Amino acid sequence: MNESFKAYLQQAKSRADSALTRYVGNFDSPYTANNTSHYLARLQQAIEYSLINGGKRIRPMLVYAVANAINSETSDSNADKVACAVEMIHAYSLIHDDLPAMDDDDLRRGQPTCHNAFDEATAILAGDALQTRAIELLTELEDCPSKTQLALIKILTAAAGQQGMVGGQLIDLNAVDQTIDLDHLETIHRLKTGALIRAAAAMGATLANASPQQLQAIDRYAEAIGLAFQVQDDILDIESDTATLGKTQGADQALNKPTYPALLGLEGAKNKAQQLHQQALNALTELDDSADSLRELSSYIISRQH
Ligand code: GRG
Repeated sequence: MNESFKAYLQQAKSRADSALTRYVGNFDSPYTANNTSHYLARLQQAIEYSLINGGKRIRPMLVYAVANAINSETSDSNADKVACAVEMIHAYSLIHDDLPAMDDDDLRRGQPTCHNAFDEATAILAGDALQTRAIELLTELEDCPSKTQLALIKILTAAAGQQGMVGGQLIDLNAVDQTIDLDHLETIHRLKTGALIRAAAAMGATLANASPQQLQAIDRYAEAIGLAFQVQDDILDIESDTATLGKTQGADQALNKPTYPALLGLEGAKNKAQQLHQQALNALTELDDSADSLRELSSYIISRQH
């Protein structure tokens, strides 16, 4: 990774971290009786524990980089809100994914998972609250036509819901201990991980008033990096270690989950990641050098170590 992209990544992560702290919401409510506010304070703690705790912030970065590639004049504060909305959905999905009824994981971002640090009910509710806060945030954009706001809400909810991430999670849970083919595996990942990554890119482009052609190019790019992200995740599950990953290494194998290396072999999976990176670059040929951070991001996704 070149030094200037390293600095760019760091800057985008700090920007997303401070926006998340600003927009996380709080537990003050006109309906709260004084003797109940400590319950809500605990929920708030669980939300902050899971949201503001060192994620890589790839999805916010994608919102920023796409918005900037399309129109460098895009409002920073609206881009921050869009980026936070996507990251809140991502944080909720990780909390719920780690629950005993799902992957039953103990470690996330190097810390006990939310249900271990708090309790299962609090973790479920923290995920629920993050999900609704994400949508609320999209109603708070400034100087943004309501048509655009509605389009953003539609993109995010469609990607996160039944026809996207939730559907993918369900198919994934049912794939444990099953022999599945590559098409089946790609369906899982297109929905479970890819849909939200595509939504992040489409939302950045929509906020920046992209033309239909630009939207299409960005979508083809995001589709490729979304799958590449998952291929690399599967490779890391084999090649990395728990300390570097911040989550349990070998968890996929332990759960007997189908993965790219299991279907293609480790070398085959690495070739697949390279092909997807090339597809992502090809999708951007019509965009000038203001899309260079997107090109670098694609390369980072297939070389990341955690
Ligand atoms: C519970 C509805 C519901 C959905 C869960 C996203 C997801 C669906 C499950 C996560 C399972 C998982 C670990 C998938 C691998 C790809 C992935 C999303 C990894 C985590 O994303 P990163 O690497 O995480 O961007 P950080 O911690 O950097 O934010």
